[in-house]
Parts: sequence; structure tokens; C-alpha cells
Amino acid sequence: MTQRVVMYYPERGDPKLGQPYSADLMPLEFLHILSPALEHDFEFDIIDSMVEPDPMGKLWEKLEGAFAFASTCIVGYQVADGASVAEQVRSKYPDLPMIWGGWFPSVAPELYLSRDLANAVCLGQGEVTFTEWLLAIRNGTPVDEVAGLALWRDGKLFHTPKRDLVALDDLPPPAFDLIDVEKYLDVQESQASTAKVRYRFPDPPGYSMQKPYRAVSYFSSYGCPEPCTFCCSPLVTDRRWKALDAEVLVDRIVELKKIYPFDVVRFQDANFGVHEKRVKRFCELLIERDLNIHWNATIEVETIVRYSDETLDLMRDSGCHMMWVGAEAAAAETQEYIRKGIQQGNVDIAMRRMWERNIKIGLFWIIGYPDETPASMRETLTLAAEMKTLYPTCTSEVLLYRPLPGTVSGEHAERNGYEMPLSFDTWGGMVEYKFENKTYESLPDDIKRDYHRYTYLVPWFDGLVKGRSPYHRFLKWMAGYRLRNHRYAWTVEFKLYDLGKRFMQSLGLKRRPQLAARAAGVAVEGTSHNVREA
Ligand code: B12
Ligand code: SF4
Repeated sequence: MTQRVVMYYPERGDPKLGQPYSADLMPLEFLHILSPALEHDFEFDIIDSMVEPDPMGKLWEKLEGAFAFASTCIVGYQVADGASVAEQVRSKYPDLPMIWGGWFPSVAPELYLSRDLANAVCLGQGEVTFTEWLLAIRNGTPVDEVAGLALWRDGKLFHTPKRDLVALDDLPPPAFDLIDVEKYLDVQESQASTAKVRYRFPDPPGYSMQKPYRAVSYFSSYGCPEPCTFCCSPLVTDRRWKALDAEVLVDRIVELKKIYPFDVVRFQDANFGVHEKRVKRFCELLIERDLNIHWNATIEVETIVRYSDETLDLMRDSGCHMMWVGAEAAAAETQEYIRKGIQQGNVDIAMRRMWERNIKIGLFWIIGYPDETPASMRETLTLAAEMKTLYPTCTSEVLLYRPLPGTVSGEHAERNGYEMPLSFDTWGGMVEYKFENKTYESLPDDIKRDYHRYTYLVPWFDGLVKGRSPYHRFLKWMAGYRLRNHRYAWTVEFKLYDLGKRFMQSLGLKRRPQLAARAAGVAVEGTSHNVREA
């Protein structure tokens, strides 16, 4: 008899905040892990809360007679939603085998196992581990012999043997036919056409709010060879990196496009650009096969600096319209601390090389690393603003450091008195560094102020705040002036605007931003302060 596994994909953002996430994020984790298991006669029901109108209703319906339950999450709201759903599942089906995997459970398996929300947690890469776990349960063989798992034995965490990374070329392609891709494309289209505030990321050439594109996400490599101390990847993947061969990748993209015509593919790899030869061949093949798509992916600053002009030209010619780059810190001593290895001046060089080819960069920075000096944080804010104003159609987003279990800098934070949260809800609320957490040194007040003003001014500078009045135009200009000159004090002109807006709201002449955003179905990625609604 075929056994059916129910897979729940938790909410990516808190629905109460009215921040639907952009629907080019497909439940890739599930599409990858279930693919090899299909060969063993298992069946799967994927319930993705982003596209299901009634995810809980569907969950209860599908759980009747199910063989197992599986879920995944990354730090942020998914943790809270996933755990709350798993608690309900556990109380209704106490004997149902439950497995968790993904980036958060991989670094905090004991949270799930000690509370009986999981019978097993898959650590890192999941395709083979998941299939073997399912087979072990079906065949009644010991789960303890399945490599790559965390289990709970005698009230303690128990690790089965470590699993070697499996080459992606040896795995079957993701099972896109198990989701209704059109549902995702519909959400994208409805969000793009009704949103007053558009996606904050630049559209590929030829697309706009009026002409939204259809995007799918894809995964072409697992892991990352870099040693960054704040990131969980070195811990989870042992700095190993396995990628699909360029020929296989392009063949798969061609096949996917035949089934679901799309305009843009977004690669969700941790570090797409590691291997220049692969990227070059990928671009050549895209051009040869005349696919006529746009693509975006992740890459490192030093990689861009190292790539030849020929490769970068090929990226442009093959439809690359944007790359995601973690610059993380401006100061040399902080770069040394995080071990990212970005040389002074190279962020600008990388930005310029891409800018000249009309490839946008989505740049990310972090401030607030353990023991980071205020001078270093200020340097980051300054360079972030410089990049934003020099390359205005690129993004330059500053995030606040958040300690993750098992990482080098997470342990440093713990030595400084930070306590890793023990509740799923606290992890779920962690889209931002917790200023109020007294056990961890807070950012200095002036840095907090400048950080908040930076994140407030950027959407003005980008023209994301709607309104055409001369005062709006003046504020847009002022935002540019302030960002260019790092003048964050006495933002009287913006205060006056906010006061006026609140006054109008009190008269009922303007909707509150949150409600307006929700009504408009705004798609927000990352944190809510990225977009502003006037
Ligand atoms: C796309 C992405 C996002 C998307 C949303 C992702 C989503 N879940 O909805 C956006 C852009 C919104 C996002 C935001 C953030 N992200 Co993010 N993101 C990614 C990214 C680039 C790809 C994830 C993905 O789709 N992978 C594709 C699948 C196929 O691979 P995978 O996840 O590795 O899955 C494999 C294994 O993990 C395992 N597995 C996964 N699930 C399961 C389940 C079971 C049952 C089993 C057995 C196995 C298993 O098997 C899979 C196949 O081998 C990852 C990096 C990466 N490459 O994974 C970071 C990553 C997941 N993000 C991360 C972070 C920190 C964030 C932010 C907190 C950043 C910030 N400061 O704002 C926010 C939080 C958002 C929130 N929750 O509120 C961290 C996760 C940290 C952690 N330990 O949880 C990562 C790992 C990046 C990093 N190296 O730091 N992110
Ligand atoms: S390059 Fe990115 S994914 Fe790789 S270890 Fe550093 S932060 Fe993590």
C-alpha cells in the first residue's frame, strides 16, 4: 500500500501584519526532499500556507490516514507558526511519526525533540536522509542507523552518523508537478497589479507594476565554502558546496519553462557564484538555447571582483538582471572578525562592474555583531548610504545582527551574556535584533537612531512613498541629500510630514499604513520598514 506523507510549509510572515511574501518563493525544500522518495512509492500532500486559502482545514483533511508529518522552517515567523501547527498535530495524532528539517531545526534540533514535536530532525541536506527515514519507519528498521539525523534518546540529544553531502547531479529533479505553480503565479500577478507599493526589488528590464513578470524559484547548489562566523552555513554544511552541472541545470530550466512559461528564475542557492566556469557555461547555454528569460542569484563581492569581464558580459547577455550580495560590514577589523574576507574598496568595485552592465545588486549589511564598535557600525551605515546613492537603482539594506545557535559569533554573544531563546514564539518574532533584550548589549542610542533613519530615508529616496505634491518631491530630494551627506540629525521636515499624515488619519482622511498595505496586498520581503506607504 502507498503511504502518504503530509508536508506543512509554515507561514513566511505574520498574516496579522498584512505582509504577504512574494510568491516567487516556492516550497523548494519539499520539492527537493520528496523527489527521491517518490521512487519508493510514497505519496505527498504539500500544504503551503502562502497559497492555501484554508491551510489548517486542508491539513486536518489530509492528516486522516497519513503515514507521517514533515515540516521545515527558517528563523523568523515560520518557526512560531510551524511549531504551533506541529503542537496541534501532535495532540490530535500522538503516534504520528513527525520529522523536521531545514535551517532552523538544523541548528536547534533539541527544541523540537525535547518537546516531542519531532521524532527526528534532519541535519542539513535532506534528500537521502528523508527517504531513508521514511523507509526505516515503513520497514521497521532502526531509525538510529539513518545517517544525518538528530534524535532524542534517554532524555538527551543523540546524533546518528554524519551524512556526506550528496552530489546534486545524482538526485532526481525537484517535483514541481506536486504543486500548482499557477497558484503561485496568480498570487504574484494579483500582488503586482494591485499593490500601491511595488516589490521593493527592481523589476527586470521591460517589466513593471503594470506589466508584472512570472517568476519561479530554483535551487542549483547546496552549501557554501565560505567560513563566515555569523552564518549557520559553515556549521550546517561543513563549508562544502555541491552544484548541479551547468548543462543539467539548463536542461532542467528548459523543461520547466515548457511546462510553466515564466519570465524570471530566482536561484535560492546560498552562493550561486562560487564556480566561475560553471556560471560562464550556464550563461553560454542560456544564450545558445535562446531561452529569453531573466535570472537572479546570490554571489559574493570578492567573486565579482575576481570574475573576468567575459564572464560578467555573458551574465548580462544571458538575462541576469540582479545579483544578491552580502557585504555585511565596512570596517576592515569587522571583516576580519566575520571572516568574510572582503578587501577595502572592493564593494564599490563589485557594484561598479555590475552597474556598468546594468545588473542590479541587492546589497545586504549587518550591524551589531558581538563587541562591534560604534565606529565600525557607523562605517557600515556610511558605506551602505554611499552605495545606495552612487547606484540608486540597487538596494543597500542594513540588517541587525541576530545570534544563531552554534555559530562562532552566536557563541561569542552567549559569552557576552546573550541567552538563546528557548521559546518558538521568541524565535518567531526575531525578524529583528531585540533591542529590549537586556542580557545582550544593546546598540548605542545614536547608532539606533541613525539606523532607523537610514531605513526610513531609503524608501523616500527610492521614490517608494507615493504622492506627487511639491512637499513629497522636496522630501525625496532631502532624503538623497541626507543619505549622501550622512546627515541623520534633526529630521524636522520628515517629522512635519508624519505629523500631518497622522492628523489626516485622525480625521479619517487617510488609512493607516498597515491597513493600506494589507488592502493593497503589498509583498514585503525581509523587514517591514523596507517600504513606506504615504
Ligand atoms: C529564500 C530564502 C529566504 C526567503 C524566504 C525563505 C522561506 N523559507 O520562505 C526570504 C528572502 C524571505 C528570506 C528571509 C530571511 N532569511 Co533566508 N534564505 C533563503 C535561502 C537563500 C534559500 C532557502 C531555500 O529555498 N532553499 C532551497 C532548499 C531546497 O534548500 P534548503 O533550504 O537548504 O533545504 C535542504 C535542507 O535544509 C533540508 N531540508 C529543508 N527542509 C526540510 C524538511 C525536512 C522534513 C527534511 C527531512 C529536510 C529538510 O533538505 C533540503 C534539500 O537538501 C536560504 C539559504 C539557502 N540557500 O538555503 C536563506 C536562509 C534560509 N535565510 C536565513 C535568514 C537568516 C533569513 C532572515 C532572518 C534574514 C533577515 N535577517 O531578515 C530572513 C527571515 C525571514 C522570516 N522568516 O521572517 C538563513 C537561515 C538561518 C536559520 N538558521 O534559520 C539562511 C540559511 C541564510 C544564511 N546562510 O544565513 N530567506
Ligand atoms: S558567504 Fe553567505 S552563505 Fe556563505 S558562509 Fe558567508 S554568509 Fe553564509
